[in-house]
Amino acid sequence: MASYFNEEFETLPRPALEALQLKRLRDVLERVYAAVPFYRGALDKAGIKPADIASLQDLQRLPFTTKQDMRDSYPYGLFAAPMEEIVRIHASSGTTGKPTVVGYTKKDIDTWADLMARTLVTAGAHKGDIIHNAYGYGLFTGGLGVHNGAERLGASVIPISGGNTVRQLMIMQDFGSTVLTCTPSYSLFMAEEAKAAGIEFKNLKLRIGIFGAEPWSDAMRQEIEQQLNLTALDIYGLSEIMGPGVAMECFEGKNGLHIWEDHFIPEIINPDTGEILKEGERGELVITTITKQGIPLIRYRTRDITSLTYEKCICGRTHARIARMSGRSDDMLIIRGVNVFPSQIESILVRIEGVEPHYLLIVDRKENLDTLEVQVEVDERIFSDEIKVLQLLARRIEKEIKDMLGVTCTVKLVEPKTIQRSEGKSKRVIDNRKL
Ligand code: DLL
Repeated sequence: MASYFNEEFETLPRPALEALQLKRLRDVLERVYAAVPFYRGALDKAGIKPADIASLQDLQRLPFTTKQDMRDSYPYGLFAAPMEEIVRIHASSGTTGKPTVVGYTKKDIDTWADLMARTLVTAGAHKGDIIHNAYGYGLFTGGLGVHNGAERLGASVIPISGGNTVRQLMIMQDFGSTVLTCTPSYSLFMAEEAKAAGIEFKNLKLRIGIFGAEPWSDAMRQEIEQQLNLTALDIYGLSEIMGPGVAMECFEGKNGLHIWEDHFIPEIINPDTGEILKEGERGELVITTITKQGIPLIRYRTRDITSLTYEKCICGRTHARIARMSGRSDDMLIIRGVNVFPSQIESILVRIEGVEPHYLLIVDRKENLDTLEVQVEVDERIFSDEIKVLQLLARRIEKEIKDMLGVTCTVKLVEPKTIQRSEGKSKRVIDNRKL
């Protein structure tokens, strides 16, 4: 039997869960209509009043909110609570322009801690665990989000944040950390540094890794589990919606991430047309927050690509599951008309013997033709082999990528440890095209 943090809500039968969602949806709509000019305008334009929402299906009649809407109302324009009630501000950096700013009331921080504690228990953590929290502390929601949840659970949290990896490893060893929380790419960097420092993960007490904040593949999971000797699970979240703890893969099922439907209503849409997709179909995840006070968002377009299932899960939780993210709709590379997500290339690379899970994709346009260069590290042994062996390996990878994804690329095998490592979210793509 799975253990729960809040059994009643985690296992709420579907009809009761949906009744709760409808009640909360109507409530949040009343609040944003009264307090946020942007939403009052958007609803008026659509000819809908909060009281017109009679069923969950009616959600589809409401307009979407986009990241651009958040930017346009920078910094506080979408806040639904007065500044006197905002007790915390976070922001996500974003690659272009101003950051996206989010504000939390005391109640929001409290809900987040509960949901994050629920998330940790879903991953198999419990009181008595020593949680090594290497997500960055600061404006990024990862560090403080996980921290508050760990304290709410009653576990011992080490607020180590990112960086100074050798010291991290020493602390992990000496303090007996049992749960590791960080980005998947940073966990692999830790494994590499551990090797160099002569530390073996099998001698550490780590049992579970809770990895997220960036896309990763199932093949990468296997690599991490093997190198770090733990069970690696996927955690999803975004600052606009709350931070970490929006959805979590359960330890028992390890197949999709439960999205906490008593607080968030998920939908999957076709990113080009906005049309709602059926259960199981892949598209863009749209989330409506139904309990947030500081900055509730209605039908927020996450740009993240996944699918949704309502199938029963063996852990007993009744909340729908989203599939592992295959990337963002705006991360998707279109190379000579072929859509490719970096994670698809990653899955191929990780399976190839002699190749390390550190890579960089460089996209360019030469004489009107898109080019893709895949730089990937090889292990020491292969690197010191003859040039011919290296060439053969590169050609083989090119062929696999072409066969599996239909895209032509050049593979450049690079020396071990030459691709930049990250302590937070990794940068996998450099797109030099001026489109
Ligand atoms: O990354 C919150 C977080 C912290 C999640 C720690 C998990 C753990 P942002 O910085 O706002 O918030 O970035 C959110 O990161 O829209 C996704 O594109 C991506 N992302 C987050 N989790 C995953 C995941 C945090 N498990 C953006 N798989 C999201 C793939 C993820 N992408």
